[in-house]
Amino acid sequence: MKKRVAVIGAGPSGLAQLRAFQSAAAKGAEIPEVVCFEKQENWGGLWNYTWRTGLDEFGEPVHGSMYRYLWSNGPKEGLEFADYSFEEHFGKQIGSYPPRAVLFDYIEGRVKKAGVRDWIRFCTTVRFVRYNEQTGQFTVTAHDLKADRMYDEVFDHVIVASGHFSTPNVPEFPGFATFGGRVLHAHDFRDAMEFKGKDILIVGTSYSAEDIGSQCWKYGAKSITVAHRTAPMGYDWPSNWQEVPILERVDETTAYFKDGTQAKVDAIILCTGYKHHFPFLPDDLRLKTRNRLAAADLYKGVVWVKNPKLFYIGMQDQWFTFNMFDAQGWWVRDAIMGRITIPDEAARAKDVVDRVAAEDAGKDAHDAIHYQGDYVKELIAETDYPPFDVDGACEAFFAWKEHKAKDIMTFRDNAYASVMTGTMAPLHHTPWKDALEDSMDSYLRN
Ligand code: FAD
Ligand code: NA7
Repeated sequence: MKKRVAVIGAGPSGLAQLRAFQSAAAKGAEIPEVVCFEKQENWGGLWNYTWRTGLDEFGEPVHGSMYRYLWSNGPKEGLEFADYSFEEHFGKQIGSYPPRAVLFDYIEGRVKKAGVRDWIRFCTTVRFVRYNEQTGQFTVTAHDLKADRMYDEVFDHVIVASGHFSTPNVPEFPGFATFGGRVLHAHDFRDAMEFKGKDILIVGTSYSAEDIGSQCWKYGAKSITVAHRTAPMGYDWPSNWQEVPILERVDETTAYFKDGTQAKVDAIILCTGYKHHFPFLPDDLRLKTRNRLAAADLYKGVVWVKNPKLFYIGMQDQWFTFNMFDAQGWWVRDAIMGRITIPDEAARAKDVVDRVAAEDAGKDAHDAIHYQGDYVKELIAETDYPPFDVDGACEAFFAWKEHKAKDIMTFRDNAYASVMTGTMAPLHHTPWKDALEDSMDSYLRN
């Protein structure tokens, strides 16, 4: 009997896993039967943009957190697939910070070529997973949303690739219930045009705060105030942008901050991060971790320490994304196919302790980027994923950080060389701040 493997989610992580198995099959290996469950109607995960917020047409929580005018927040040279370059996909080299639709097209291109769409059951939510100690197998309870039918299936392995930037972390501040404007989380932000001419308050200082604020600025918000809990972002912001200490309370029209200052605001956008949330997993299988590079309880960042038949992909905080998910997917494939041996529980647990300590020993973002780059190298070295210049990709991240520090509103006007093909990206034809029309057609006109 062939082994059966369940993959939960067909975002970049789940698709990396499918491509990993397909590439082994293409080289003549006998692979397990792979079934991927995806609750959305299409693949691409967060990159499968939806206008919907709240609940979807089936009453399921909307997965999407991406917004209409999102452009890559890091250089594409850091995320390129080693087995499928941007040049292979687009037939030419393209700019370094592609808009969402362009990256979706790229992600889709590789899996279309691999021919793995038939492995995916779309509009199918995984409701629950149980492990049976006697049989050593998992029972997956799935809900076919279109047919409105629930069913159980048995698998030898489960790979959780359901993402962790979808369930919002939503703090409450005094006065929210009686504030006269809109209060929303970044997860529900879609179109910056909604805030044209408005005074907006953003809470949080990480990627969502920086980028949603920048979007609102680009599309004509009147003013942007960003409240920090720990430290301000500290960029040289435009004149209608200010950073203030944490919010203490709001009344109907005004926000009051810890330093005694206040600002009249029309809307409050909570860019306060996301939760690792797995409502379909019981206590003994459920990952509980902070959003960090060395995630809790995962040997090699992917194997559930307490049960090595269960894997998680993409659960780390991310500098590297698509090619790190590939490194993980290839490694997990080889563990499942018996090409890699997983050690006993004590060794698995020690590996996690060591990874946490190594991350904690880093001083700054530079060290963190190297830390994750080294992790990618470590996994790749143990599989047949095409080796690539990971240090070169780290260099692209360092240049990106420098460009951001120089001018936060022009960093996307830079270009870098691909570490896969060596080709330099062209400069985009229009500065990011002026490129209000950001369709794929428009972006590719270079
Ligand atoms: P996801 O993309 O979240 O995909 C998970 C999939 O699992 C989804 O399709 C979901 O429908 C499915 N799923 C979830 N639960 C179930 C269930 N119970 N049953 C069945 N299916 C389920 N990364 C970059 O590299 N560059 C960027 O510019 C960038 N911008 C970002 C902007 C935003 C606003 C956010 C939130 C993230 C951004 N990221 C970016 C990071 C992003 O996490 C990765 O690019 C990538 O999408 C992660 O892939 P994933 O497959 O792990 O998760
Ligand atoms: P992050 O990177 O997890 O950041 C969360 C931010 O929210 C961070 O600045 C936190 O501040 C802040 N936060 C969290 N809780 C609170 C409360 N209670 N009060 C004030 N501030 C708070 O999430 P992002 O959404 O920015 O980024 C996630 C992904 O989306 C990322 O990978 C991008 O690619 C896009 P702290 O510094 O802890 O004080």
